[in-house]
Amino acid sequence: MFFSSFFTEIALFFSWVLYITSKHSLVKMTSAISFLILVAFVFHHARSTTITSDASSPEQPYRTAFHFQPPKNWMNDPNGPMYYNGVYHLFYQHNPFGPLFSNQMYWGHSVSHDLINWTPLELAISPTQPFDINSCWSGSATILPGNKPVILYTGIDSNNRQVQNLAVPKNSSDPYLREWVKSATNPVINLPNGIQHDDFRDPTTAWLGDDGKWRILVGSQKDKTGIAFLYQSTDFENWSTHESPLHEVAGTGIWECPDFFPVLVDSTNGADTSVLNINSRVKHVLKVGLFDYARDYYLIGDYSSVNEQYVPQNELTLGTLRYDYGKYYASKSFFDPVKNRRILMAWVNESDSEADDIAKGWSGLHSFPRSIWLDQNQKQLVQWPIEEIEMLHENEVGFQNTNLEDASLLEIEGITAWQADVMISFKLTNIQEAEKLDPSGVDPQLLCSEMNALKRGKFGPFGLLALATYELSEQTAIFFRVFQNKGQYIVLMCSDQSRSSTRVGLDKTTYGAFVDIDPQQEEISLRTLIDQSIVESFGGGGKTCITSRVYPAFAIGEQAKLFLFNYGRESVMISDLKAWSVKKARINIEETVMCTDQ
Ligand code: DQQ
Repeated sequence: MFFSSFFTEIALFFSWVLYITSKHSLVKMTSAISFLILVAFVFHHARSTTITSDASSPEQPYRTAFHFQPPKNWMNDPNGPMYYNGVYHLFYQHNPFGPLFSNQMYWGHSVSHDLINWTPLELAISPTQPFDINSCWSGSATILPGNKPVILYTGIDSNNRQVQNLAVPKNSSDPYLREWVKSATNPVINLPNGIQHDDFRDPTTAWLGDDGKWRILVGSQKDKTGIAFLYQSTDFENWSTHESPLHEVAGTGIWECPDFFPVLVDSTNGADTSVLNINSRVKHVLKVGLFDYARDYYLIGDYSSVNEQYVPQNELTLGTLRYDYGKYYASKSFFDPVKNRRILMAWVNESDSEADDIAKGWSGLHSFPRSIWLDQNQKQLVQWPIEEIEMLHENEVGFQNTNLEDASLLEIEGITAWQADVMISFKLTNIQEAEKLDPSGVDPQLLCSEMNALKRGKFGPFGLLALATYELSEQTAIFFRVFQNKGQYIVLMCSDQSRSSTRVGLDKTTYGAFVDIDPQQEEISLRTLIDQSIVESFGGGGKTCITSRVYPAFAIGEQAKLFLFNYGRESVMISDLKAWSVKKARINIEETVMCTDQ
C-alpha cells in the first residue's frame, strides 16, 4: 500500500514536470495523459482505503444484512437477552473504541420489537468502579416478580479479580431501560477461596427453587476441572455458595458462559427458566462453553432443587453434543413469553486476521436467533431459525421432485444468492447400496476434511454450493454423505470452507458432524441461511447445525451464485426445494455510541 502510493506520487510529480518543461508536443501530450491516469489512480486508491475501514459504508462486502452486529468495532458474547414490557433487549460484549478485543470491555445495548430490526442505544454498563474497572464481562438478565429486570455480570476489579456484580435499571418506566445503576453492595459475589483470580465468571439467568430461593451458576475451573458453581439468594444482593457445584467435569478446562434451563419433554414450546420438573414433564439443559476449544457443549438431565442434584443423561466429552459444530460460542438463551419459546443466540467470530478486522473497522457477529427445544427422542436439542425471518423473505422460488444425477450441478436462480434462505429435502433410493463406515471412534470433522466436497462417494457429497463464483473457483460446500453400518444408516453433514475464497490468510477449517436421522424413514433436509460472510446450516430439521464465516474475493453481491450439487455416483432426488431472497433488516444503523459514567 505504502510503496504503491509512494511510487505513484513520484510518477505523478515527474509526469507533471515533464508536461511543463517539454517543448515537444507528443511528449507533452503523453505526459498529460499519464498525469491524468495517475490522478485517477491516486483518487481511486484513496477512496478504496477509506471505504474499507468505514463499517457503515454500503461497500463493505462482508458486513451482513440480517445478522446482529454493532454499528462498528468489536463485539463478542450476547449478554442478558430478555423481553421486558413489549421490548426485546440484547446486550453484548463490546469494545466501543476499536475493532479488536480490549482489556476494557463494555456492555453494548440494542432493542427490538421483532428480534429482526434492532435500534442501538447508549452503552449499558461501563468499567468505571473498583469492582469492574478492568472490564465488564458477560452476564445475564432475570425478571424478578413484580416485573423487575436485574442484571448480574462479571466485573474485573482493580486487583484483576473476577467478581459478580448486580445492576438494576435507573428508571424501570423507561421503555428502553437505557440507564443501569450498579448496586452499592457490589461485588455481590467474591472470588471463592482456592480459585484463580481469572477463573470465575459469567453468571446465568437466575431460577427459583422449590424453597423460593433464587439460584445462579458461575463458570470456573480448578486444576483443569471445569466447574459450574451454584449460588443461592433471596434478595439478589446476598448470595451463599452451595456446598457443592451443580456440576463439574475433569479435564475440560474453564467453563465460560454457562446456561441452565428447562425444556419440555412433549412440546416444542419453551419454558420459563424457573419451571421445575413437575410430573416429569421437564428436563434441564446445562450448556457450557469450553474456553480451550471455543465450543459450546450441552448436557440433558434431571434437576431437583430440593437436593440441588443435576443428573445428566449424557457425558461431556469432546465428541458429544454441541449446539453447533462450526463457529458458535458463548451462546445464551432466554424465554420469550410472547411466543412461548426459548431463543438462543451466540457469538460467531471472524475467520480473517486482526489486520483484516482493523481494515474493516469491525469484528464479530451474532448468529441468527434460533428457537430451541428438546427432540422427541429426548436425546438431543433441535434448533430452527425464528419464524420472524419470514418478514424478510421475498422472491420465493421452488420446485419438487427433481432428480440430481451423479456429478451434476443445478443453479438456484431468481433470488439474491448472497442473502438467502434455502430449504431442501433430499430423497435417496437404493440406500441399501450405501458404502460401509464404522462410525465408532471416527471424528466427523476430520472425516469431512478428508472426504471433502471434491471426493466422490456413492451417496454424496450432495448439497449446496453457497457464495460460489460461476466457474466455482470460490464455493462454500454444505453437503451430506450417507453410509451404512450393520443395518443402520449414518448421515454425515459437512461444511467445507477450503475453497470459500481465493484470498489467503483466512481460517478455512472444514467442519462436520453426524446427523441423528434414519434416511430410510425420513428425507434428509438442509436449511441454510446465507448472509454475505456467514453461512448457517441446519441439517435433519435442526438436529445438527454448522455455522461458518467466509470471505469470498469474487463471489460477492451479484457475482455470488448458489448451486445444488451431487458429486456422488448415485443420483439423489430433490423432493422439495424452497428458497427466498432475504431483505436487509435495519440492524444498529443509527450510531449513538456514547459512554455513560456511572
Ligand atoms: N467472553 C467474556 C467472558 C466470557 C468470554 C469476555 C466468552 O465473560 O467468559 O468478553 O467468550
